[in-house]
Amino acid sequence: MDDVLISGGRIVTAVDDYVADILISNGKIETIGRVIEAPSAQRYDATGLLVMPGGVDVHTHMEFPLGEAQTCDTFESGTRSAAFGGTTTIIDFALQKQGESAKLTLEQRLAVAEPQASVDYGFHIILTDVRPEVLTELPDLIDIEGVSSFKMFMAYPGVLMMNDADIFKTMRVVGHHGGMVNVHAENGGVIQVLIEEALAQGNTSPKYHALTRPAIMEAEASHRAIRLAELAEVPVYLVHLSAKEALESVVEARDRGLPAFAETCPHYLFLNSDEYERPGFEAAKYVMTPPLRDHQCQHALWRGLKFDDLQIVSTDHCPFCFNENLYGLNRSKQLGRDNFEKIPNGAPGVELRLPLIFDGGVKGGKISLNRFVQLTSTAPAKMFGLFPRKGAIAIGSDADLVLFDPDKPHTISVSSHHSNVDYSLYEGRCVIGKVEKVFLRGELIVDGDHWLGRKGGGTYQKRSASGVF
Ligand code: DUC
Ligand code: ZN
Ligand code: ZN
Repeated sequence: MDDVLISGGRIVTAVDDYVADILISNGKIETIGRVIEAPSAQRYDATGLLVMPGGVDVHTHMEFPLGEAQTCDTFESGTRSAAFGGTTTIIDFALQKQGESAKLTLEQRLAVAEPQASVDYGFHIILTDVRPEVLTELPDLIDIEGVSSFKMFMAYPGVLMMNDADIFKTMRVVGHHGGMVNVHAENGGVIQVLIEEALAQGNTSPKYHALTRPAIMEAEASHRAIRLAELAEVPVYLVHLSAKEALESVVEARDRGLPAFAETCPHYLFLNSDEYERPGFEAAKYVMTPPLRDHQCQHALWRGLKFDDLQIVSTDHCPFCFNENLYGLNRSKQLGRDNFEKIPNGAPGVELRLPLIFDGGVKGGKISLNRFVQLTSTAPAKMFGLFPRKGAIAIGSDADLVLFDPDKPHTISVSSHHSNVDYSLYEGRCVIGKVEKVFLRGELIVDGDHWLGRKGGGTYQKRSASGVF
């Protein structure tokens, strides 16, 4: 592979902001200097552009089974979409079936991803069945297979939910072996009561998804997850935090010095529960879990991002088409047209994280440019054991780089995105800031609107223990 020189760009990391050249050799950053002479290198002029470490999205669901449904992006389409949005590494999920070994869960998922992914990828394993034989597999998964984080659900009774005893037992093993637990924190039992009451009263439309998942049941479970993790002595990471009441639990725990962390997602920052008032079945597009909250929550989340009460912005990219005609009923929201409980829970967004957070956060004056890089690249890489290979612009790091035009306007639309999904949560929204070029380990994979990446060009990333505390 030829050397690559990226010249004259404004290099922005989580801590620095300066103009310099970057020389890439064999996919790694070789040199950074004010002016680098490298006549034989392939040269790209980045004058006027920001040069940032590739985005790291630690929460995606490509071709992922959720109940009867399956997400509509394959690893091929979903990682291409990620790349166009400036994300060069994803951490997706491998879902353990009941009775299955966790090692087999990982092997099967790797076999699906490997021939297709065009950005680098790792996995969290979602545990649903923690028989003693499964718990004994976890140390090797952490130490040898590079899976240092395990997700557990406090929601979806009878499908994914684990009871507190099993969660606690698992937390103890993971903590003892230097891993991290990710928790979906909602009180599934109480929510199920509310769902059944709503349906019994004939309330079947999408807005009842939100009405039956109240913020205080996210808060209750968040508090419980943190307390269980405290006793088990394991770092805990709350996924897709949406409610200010849940954030209060994280703040309280962190003030006590606990290794408690949380992410939020763009949809909780930019959209609110008014979307559930859309006519007909349109509101189903916004059925994700947890649901969209109110303005006060949005304000609290932005504040949390600024002051490090929240450490990461991930997408929870979990796309289902609105219409069934493209990829079939089980990849579409139409599964739940007569019953909100059957609407697949999830929304797309892997391509929009950087443009949205740059526009709303940096241009909107809510976070600094360095904090933007921290939240979207460096902190996720550190939190999940990928740093400094990923999330950094430093000598020896992978040359995963995004060249970003901070002044270019861009209108978000389903007609220009690269995901298989047939709608956008943000249709018609104009944002300032556009991904211009993306390099994955020194290879140019996105050039403006042109796709130069390769199906199968992404590589599996074994992760080490979290480097955050
Ligand atoms: N939780 C997720 O993390 N993703 C999709 C659905 C869910 O409940
Ligand atoms: Zn979840
Ligand atoms: Zn998710």
